[in-house]
Amino acid sequence: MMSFWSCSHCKAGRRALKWLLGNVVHQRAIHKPSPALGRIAPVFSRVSAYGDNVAIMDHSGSHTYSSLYKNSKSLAGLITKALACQSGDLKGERISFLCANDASYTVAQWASWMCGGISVPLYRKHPLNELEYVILDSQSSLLVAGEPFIDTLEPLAQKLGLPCLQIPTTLDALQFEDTQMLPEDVSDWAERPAMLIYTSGTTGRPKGALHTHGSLQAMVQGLVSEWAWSRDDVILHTLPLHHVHGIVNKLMCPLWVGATCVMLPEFSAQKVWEQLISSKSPMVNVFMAVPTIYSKLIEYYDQHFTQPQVQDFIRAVCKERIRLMVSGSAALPQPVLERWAEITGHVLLERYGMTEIGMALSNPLKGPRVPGAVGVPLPGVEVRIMMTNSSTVIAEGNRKGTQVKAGLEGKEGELLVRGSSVFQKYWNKPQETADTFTEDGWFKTGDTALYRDGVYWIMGRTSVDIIKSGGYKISALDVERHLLAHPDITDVAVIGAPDAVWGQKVTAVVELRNGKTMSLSMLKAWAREHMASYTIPTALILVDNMPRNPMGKVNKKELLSRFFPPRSD
Ligand code: MLC
Ligand code: AMP
Repeated sequence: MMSFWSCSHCKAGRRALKWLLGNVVHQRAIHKPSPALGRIAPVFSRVSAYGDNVAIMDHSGSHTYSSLYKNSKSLAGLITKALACQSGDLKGERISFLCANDASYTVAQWASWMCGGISVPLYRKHPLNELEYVILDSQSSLLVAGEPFIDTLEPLAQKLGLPCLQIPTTLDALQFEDTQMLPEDVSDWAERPAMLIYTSGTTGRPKGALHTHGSLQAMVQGLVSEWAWSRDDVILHTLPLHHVHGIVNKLMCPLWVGATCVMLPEFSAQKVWEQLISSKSPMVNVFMAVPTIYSKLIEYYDQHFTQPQVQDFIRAVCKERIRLMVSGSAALPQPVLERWAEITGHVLLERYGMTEIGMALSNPLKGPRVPGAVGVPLPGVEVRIMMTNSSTVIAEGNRKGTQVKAGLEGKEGELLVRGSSVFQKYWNKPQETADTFTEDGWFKTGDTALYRDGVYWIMGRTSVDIIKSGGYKISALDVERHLLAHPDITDVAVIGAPDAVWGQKVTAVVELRNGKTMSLSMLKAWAREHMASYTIPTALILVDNMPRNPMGKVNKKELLSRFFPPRSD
C-alpha cells in the first residue's frame, strides 16, 4: 500500500484526493502542537466571573461558584495555619484528602492549590493500608477529611504524626482564617506541581503521577474546545474522584466554563436513570462513564423499562435533552454501543486517555463516530505508533493529520504520546520516569494501537500484567503480592479473563498448601481487609501445580488460553 497524508476528519475527502492523485505519495510536515493555553492558572481563579451560578449540586443542596471559592479560601487559611506556613505558599507540599463525591472534594482540591500545595486525592474504597501507602509515598504534610471520613483519617494521622483537618458537611461552617495566601496572579502556575494521581503499573506498588497546573489546564482546555463545553451545560457525575476521568473530564471541565455538575455519592443505575430523564431543573445534558456503567444501565433498563411507552419516552427525552454522551477508560464493546444507541438515540463518543497523559484521542463531537475506534488526536496532542522492538515509526499524527510510513498502514505498534497535557514525573521515582519516556520525550503508553481508515484503534495492552476491570487499571503483580500474604496460598498467578460487562475479570489461579481448601467467597472475605474492593479477584481457579516453563516462569498468555479458550462464535 502507498503512503499518504490523511486528513483524519474527512474520510470521503481523503478518498477523493487519493483517487485524484492516483495514489501519488503526499507528505505533510507534522506541526509541533501549539497549545494556545493562554494564561495558566487554576480553575478557581476564573470563578469570579461565574459568581452565583450553581457549580455543584450534591446530597446537601446547591453550591454556587462564589460559595465554593469562599469556603476553599477558609480551608486554605486553616491549612497554612496548621502547617505554620507564614508565606502562604506551601511550595508543593502535599495535602492528602479523603472526601465524598460532593462539594467538599472541590473545596479540598482548590484549598490545596490556593496555598501552593499539591492535591493528593484518596479513595474511600481503599483499605487503611492502601491509604497509608499513598500518604507515606507522597510524603504528605497534612490530611484533610470530609466529615464522613474523619474516623478513618484521624487515627492514621495520629499514627503518622500528621495534622488532620476536617471539612464540615455544612461547608459554610468552615472558619475563616485571615492568613497570608499565595497571590492568584503568580506568574509560575504553569510549572507549579498541582496533583498526584496514583496509578498501577507493571512493576512495584502504585506510582504517583505528578501533573502540573500547566498539564491540567492543557487537558481541560483540549476537552472544553473539542467537546464544546459551555456554562449552560449540566453534567451528571458518578465516577470515583481519584482518577482523571472523574477528576478532570467530569469535574474540572464543567467548573472551568461555569457549568453545573450534579454529583451522585456513587454509581447507582437507578439514580442515574432518574437523573437522566428527570424534568427537575437543572436538567442533565452531558453524561460520561466507563463502558461497564453503560452495561449496567442497559441491564437496568432491560429489567425495569419494559413498556413501549416508557421506552419511547426515555428515547425522546435523551435525544432531545442530552447533547453529549461519552465512553472511555476502557474499550467500548460494540454490542454496548449499539444497544445504547437503540435505547437513547445516542451513538456514544468514544475517546482514549490515561492518567499520565489525560485524554489523547477522541471521536468527533460532530461528524461520524467510528465504532471500535478512538478517533484522532485532541488539540495539543501528538501521537506515534512505534513498531515493537524497533525504531520504526509506523504512524505519527496530531490534530491536523497523520502520516503513515509507506506500506505500514494498519500495522500494530506501541502508542506513544507527547504534548502539553503529559505528566511531569512519577513521584520520587526517577528511574521509572526515565524508563517510561523515549530519549526524545515521547511517553510510552504500553497500549497497542493501529491507524486505519483515518482513525486510531486501541488493540489492547502490551503487558498481560495490566488488567482493566470496570474501567480501573489493576496491576496483576500487585494483586499477586497481596494474595501471596494469604497463609494458605503457596503460589498465585493473576490474569485478566475477558468479561462482557467488566472488560476483564480479575482471576486468581492459585496453588494451595497441602490439605487446604478455598472458595471464592473465602478468598474475597479475606481480601476485603487488605485490598481495594475493585482489585479483589472475582474468579478463582485452583491448580495442583502452577504451570511454569523450564525457566520457572508462568506464561500468562498460555494460562489465559487454557482456562478461557477464545470462543469460536
Ligand atoms: C466485579 N464484580 C464482578 C466482576 N467484577 N463480578 C463478576 N464478574 C466480574 N468481572 C463484583 C464485585 O466482586 C462485587 O461483588 C460487585 O461485582 C460490585 O463490585 P464493585 O466494584 O463494588 O462495583 P460497583 O460499586 O457497582 O462499581 C462498578 C463501577 C465502578 C463500574 C461503577 O467499577 C467504577 O466506578 N468504575 C470506574 C473506574 C474509573 O473511574 N476509571 C477511570 C480511570 S482513569 P460483591 O460480592 O463484593 O458485592 C482512566 C483514563 C481514562 O482510565 O481514559 O479515563
Ligand atoms: P489509567 O492508567 O487508569 O488511566 O488507564 C488508562 C488505560 O485505559 C489506557 O492505557 C488504556 O489501556 C485504557 N483505555 C482508556 N480509554 C480506552 C479506550 N477508549 N479504549 C481502550 N482502552 C482504553
